Amino acid sequence: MNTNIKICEWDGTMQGGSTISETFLVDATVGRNLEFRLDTKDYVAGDPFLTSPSGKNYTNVEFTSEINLWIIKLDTEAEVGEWTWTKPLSGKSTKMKVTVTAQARDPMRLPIITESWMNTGTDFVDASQQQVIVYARVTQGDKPVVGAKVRAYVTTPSTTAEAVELNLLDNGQNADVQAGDGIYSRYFTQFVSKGRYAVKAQVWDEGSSFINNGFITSRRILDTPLTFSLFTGLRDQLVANEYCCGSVVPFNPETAVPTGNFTRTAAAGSFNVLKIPPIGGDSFPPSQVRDLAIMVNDSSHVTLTWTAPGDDFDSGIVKGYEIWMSDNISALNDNVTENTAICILDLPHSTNTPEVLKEPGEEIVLSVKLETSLEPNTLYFVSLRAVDHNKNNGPMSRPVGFTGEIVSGGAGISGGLNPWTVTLLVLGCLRGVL
Ligand SMILES: [Ca+2]
Ligand SMILES: [Ca+2]
Repeated sequence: MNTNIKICEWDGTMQGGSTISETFLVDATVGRNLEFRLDTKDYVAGDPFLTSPSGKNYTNVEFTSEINLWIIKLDTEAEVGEWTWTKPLSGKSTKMKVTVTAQARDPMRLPIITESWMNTGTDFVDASQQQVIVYARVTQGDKPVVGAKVRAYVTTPSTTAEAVELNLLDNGQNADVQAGDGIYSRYFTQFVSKGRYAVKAQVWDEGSSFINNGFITSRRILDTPLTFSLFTGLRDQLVANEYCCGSVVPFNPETAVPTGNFTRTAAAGSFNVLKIPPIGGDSFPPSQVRDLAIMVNDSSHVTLTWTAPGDDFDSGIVKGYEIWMSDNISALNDNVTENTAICILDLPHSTNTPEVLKEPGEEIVLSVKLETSLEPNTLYFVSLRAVDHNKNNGPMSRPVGFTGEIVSGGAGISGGLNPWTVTLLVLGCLRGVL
């Protein structure tokens, strides 16, 4: 409980002859032993001071002249709210770095913490061969904080370029393995040269962050009668599949608690890139779509939904999609052809279909008219892949099974869904096991 939690990190180059004021947030979970540190490359006259949310100034500065380091330590618990730090700048311009840390306010209440890392560790990276993923975990104890804003800043070897900003997502798509687990993820693809890349993450709340206190697996799927003899053999597979319908940590709104305003920052360290993909080329294909779902509107109309990947894994808008259907699941692999499957939306047509060309992470809803009507008592499969502007194909999604037959009597997932939909929801959930 005496761990120092970094609640603010700021750096920039300041002009002399002015005063700088910036704010930072102290939330209800932290506040003991708050410490403010300000480093400068060159000495800039004038001591910094802190102003609390209620207006009290803290001016008790320790200054170490050999290394141009100012420290302000609070000997009382820090007020909750927005604080200001102020520093007069007389003299020349200089680089400055500010960090603010504090410890848990209540030793019995776990604070929100953040850590950040890369899948590469801090090793050497051949970026022409190896994918680089940036992660940040936001938790209170072992409970995930969901809905937070998480942004990674990747400083490239270029000394003049701004840091590359990546919004990390906890949506279970693309680089993110599981939705709602409090681990936010994103591919990094913007390599500019060989050299060292440094990564840090900032986390904050925009009114939508919750601590998820509940981990009860949804049993909705198991309560659903599987009325088709054709599918009853799949029940055991459904049971074995702990999280239905993709890898999602269930969110329980009854026990979830809003975090309130907070900020955190965490350094992920750096990695050294030995080789980069060709500049100006496009070596990165789109990511695999992991959440394809299908609903049948009638025997010749279906509606597909999925989350958009990006042109380069999860960045940029793809050129389009190929959507394939077959009654033979094994036909829907990366070598799919029209000999064994039906292309229900091809690339040229999808590029003229604006509803499928969305930013990575956005949901796509596409209604398709089938050339041939669905046959009753037949199990079909559908799969899709994204194609980028350099004709790189993403991997085919796992096939989703569905049938055109009406379920008699309904199945009770939701009273608002028609029987066609019920059948397809059940089968659509099989994507993780097929
Ligand atoms: Ca996640
Ligand atoms: Ca690409």
